[in-house]
Amino acid sequence: MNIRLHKFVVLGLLALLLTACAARNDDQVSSADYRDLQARYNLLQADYDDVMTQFERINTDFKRGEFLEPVTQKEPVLFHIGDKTLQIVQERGRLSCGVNANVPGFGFLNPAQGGYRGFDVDFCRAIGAATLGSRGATKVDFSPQTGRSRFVALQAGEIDVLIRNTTLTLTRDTELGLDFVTTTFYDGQGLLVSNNSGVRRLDEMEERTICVAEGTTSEDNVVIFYENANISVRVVPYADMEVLRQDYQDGVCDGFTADKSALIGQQLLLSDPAAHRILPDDISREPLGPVVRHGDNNWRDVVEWVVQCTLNAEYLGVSKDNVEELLDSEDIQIKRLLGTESGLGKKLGLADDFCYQVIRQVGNYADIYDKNVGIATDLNLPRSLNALFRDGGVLYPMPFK
Ligand SMILES: N[C@@H](CCC(=O)N[C@@H](CS)C(=O)NCC(=O)O)C(=O)O
Repeated sequence: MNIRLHKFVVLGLLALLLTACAARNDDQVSSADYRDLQARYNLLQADYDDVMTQFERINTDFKRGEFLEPVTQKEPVLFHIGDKTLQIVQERGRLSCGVNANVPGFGFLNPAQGGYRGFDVDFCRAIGAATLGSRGATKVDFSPQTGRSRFVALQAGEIDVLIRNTTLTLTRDTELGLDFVTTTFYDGQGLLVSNNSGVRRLDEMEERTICVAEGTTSEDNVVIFYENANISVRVVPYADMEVLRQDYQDGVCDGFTADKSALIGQQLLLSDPAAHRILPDDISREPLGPVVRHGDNNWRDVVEWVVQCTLNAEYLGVSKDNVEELLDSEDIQIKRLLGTESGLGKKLGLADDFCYQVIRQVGNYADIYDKNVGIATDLNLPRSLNALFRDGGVLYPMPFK
């Protein structure tokens, strides 16, 4: 027998043996096991069918370009991710944060200035610093999200946290399988008009066109506001912020409505910002803050206490500038804040100095506010509602103990 023939015979025998073994294994599955497997298969198949139905619905809407209705999904989205985001972030060594790329002061991408900047962006960096240690603020991957894409990106686990001028509403909190953390910026919806439109009040928009970003609370609010006021307006939603801004500038839209904080940035991007004004009244309340997946309670706590860290730091007078000196402080509240006393960090699964890292690398709430949107910036936003309660605002730091 030559070598090649020999090989075939050996392979043939091996195949026979394997078939026999497989048959014997099959025979060994008891009918109870088989029924169990069949039941598990059916459950998985049902889950799969559910996901496919949701996917097909979203896909059909997407192809039709129909995004006007509804901002949120009708049925609750369920998650099986569990309490793992912190572990995933720490093992990966990087945080993935969903942000805005088009709103100056809050989330804005300017490659010439070295990437993403803004108030929301700094809260992403703060979470990076708290979870990833001494250079954590630099270990953040920013994922630009539109009004439409943001919730799906978070649901799908593409991002670990969403910090993109996102308003907390009851419907979003319950229907999307997401959780909203403490509000970082109390806002309201406004209307931008040109000075020469003659419009000075919200109710002077009869028969005019108002443009708005799709997939936002602003879209819904403006329709309801004018319906309630019995004023007929044409509301036009846009998927692309730059196209919206250009159309507003070209006079296609008589008004541009959005959160006031975002609107100021959009005004600054116009060719002649001074030729436009934001009307003084508010269309709605817009509490903006970080969002995480529902069901990951530990991660929710982490994000919550990072925000609380920045608020407590401002309250106690601990800032980016003096945090190193205050490491020696004998004040028990400062010791708890900076982790030089007790194990508060450990309770969250973090290092005890997590808040020190946030303040050292990013800053306290006032540092973050002043640098990005405060009165020394182009946005020039006074603290007003976003001042600490003792200064007349509504920010109330929760006890860090
Ligand atoms: N806070 C509102 C509005 C958020 C929003 O998307 N605002 C627009 C208004 S300027 C925006 O950020 N657009 C930027 C973009 O879509 O790139 C919400 O959560 O729905």
